[in-house]
Amino acid sequence: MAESRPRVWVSQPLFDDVIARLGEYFEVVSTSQVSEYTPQQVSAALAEVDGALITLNERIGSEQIAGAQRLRAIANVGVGYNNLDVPALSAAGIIATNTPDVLTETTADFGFALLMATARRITEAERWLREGHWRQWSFQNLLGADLHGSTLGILGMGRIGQGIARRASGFDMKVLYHNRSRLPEAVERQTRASYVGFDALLAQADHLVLVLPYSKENHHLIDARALLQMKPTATLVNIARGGIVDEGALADALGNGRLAAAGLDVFEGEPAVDPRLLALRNVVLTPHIASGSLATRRAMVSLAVDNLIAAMGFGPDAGSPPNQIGA
Ligand code: 8YV
Repeated sequence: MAESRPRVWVSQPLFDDVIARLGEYFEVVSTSQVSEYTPQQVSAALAEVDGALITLNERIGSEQIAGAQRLRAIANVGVGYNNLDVPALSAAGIIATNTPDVLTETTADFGFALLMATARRITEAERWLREGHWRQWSFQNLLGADLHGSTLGILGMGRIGQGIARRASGFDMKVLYHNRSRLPEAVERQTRASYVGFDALLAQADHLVLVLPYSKENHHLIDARALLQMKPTATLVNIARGGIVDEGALADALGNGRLAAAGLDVFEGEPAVDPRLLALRNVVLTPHIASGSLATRRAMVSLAVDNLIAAMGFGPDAGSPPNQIGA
């Protein structure tokens, strides 16, 4: 009788030709439907497999792994992994991996695109035109804020933050950043970015971009108090995680002129979007697509496949996946 191969679960339709590589080592349980799983369905799926390749939609904590006796590895497709309870996984001896680097430049491109769209009111202008309001050209219509010559604040100066800083120097922006720890001088020089305290960043930025990893500690870091410290002419862009911003406080600030505009790619309850934000015209809303170029999404899946193969003890990096989290 042929020896049975480890079984892995692929939670969402990704790219069949990229995923096919898993078939060289594993029995693959996959789906052709974009699926929304209940926590119980995630537990049930994990109970039957040795490994899993998942997206941010699947939240995995101690409850989901309680019955997963065979589970050895989870490969997350994404650099952010707040959907995983890493301490619980480590305690159970389950390896977790993520997909850094491959999405850095694409995500930085998008952060910049969202910043430009927000500051120059591009989606609002398009909506206005499509709705048939353009009867006569007028000099003061839909005036926005400049990027060039302005001060860009970057909160979270990891790989993506640095990518945004590099782009900003092409726009002659002054770049300030705040991060858990100050970057080495050489990196500051290369990115032409200066370190400032959190409050100074809020107060001085004409445009503030959030690119920090989400944790319990920074839940609603951008709250009413933080928003009050920002310039009323400022733009806020969030491509990190929705929970970093208190969306109610943000909607209030945008609605009462305490903040000029916001560009949001991530939301606390996504895919649900706070109706107060939906009702505002000075906010650009996109459905968590910052890493979404075709090439990059393929590269992310490919890296997650490599990670899973290695974490399960196969392939060139057998046993020591390069992108292990919390190791
Ligand atoms: C991914 C992201 O699309 O990498 C991240 O942290 O938020 C996005 O790039 C998402 O994680 C897919 O699971």
